[in-house]
Amino acid sequence: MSGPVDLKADVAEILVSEEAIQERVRELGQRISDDYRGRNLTLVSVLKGSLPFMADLMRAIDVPVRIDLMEVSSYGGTATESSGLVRILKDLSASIADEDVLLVEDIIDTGLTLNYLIRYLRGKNPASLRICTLLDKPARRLVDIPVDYTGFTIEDRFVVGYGLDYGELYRNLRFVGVLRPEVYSGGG
Ligand code: PRP
Ligand code: 7HP
Repeated sequence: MSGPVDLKADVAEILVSEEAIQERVRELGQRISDDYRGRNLTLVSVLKGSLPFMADLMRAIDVPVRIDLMEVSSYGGTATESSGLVRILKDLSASIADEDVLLVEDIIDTGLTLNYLIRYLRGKNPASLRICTLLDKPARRLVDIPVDYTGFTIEDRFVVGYGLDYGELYRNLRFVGVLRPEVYSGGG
């Protein structure tokens, strides 16, 4: 029988603390500001996981930015595995032609989602397209992805928090943590 979800109690280990995330986001924001000064930067974030990262990162950037949001879902996979079959649930709301686009993701795992998105966005003729991810899990990569800005490189563990979910929950945790195995096996 399953009881109510206790978000923090379900986390076995904090992998990246709230303080470490905030410090790294500040550093990334500074680097991005330096790299894009005088350009036309559009941040494109991929819902829903990158929502907290996008919100913090855009405020750590001190050059003018436009923002846009896409939402995609991968189908045919499981709660912990993406399939590479990507469906666009929400498209860009404005043209990115001739814009310098920075795609903001929460995590790159197999790389299949970004592989699809990069091809899709390149087809819209941006002036440039770079990738920024909070977390990178290179051990699981199935396709090569050129990552320009990385927050943290992590081991092959399923993580939740700061936007990342399991079964749509845990996104509102302020840190990134590893779930207890019992949560996956349904033992509560
Ligand atoms: C997660 C994450 C990435 C993708 C990474 O999204 O936000 O977009 O998986 O996995 P991949 O590199 O193996 O393709 P998810 O489909 O879980 O949607 P969400 O952002 O709404 O949680
Ligand atoms: C997707 C995803 N979502 C949450 N936690 C992880 O470790 C993940 N990898 N890919």
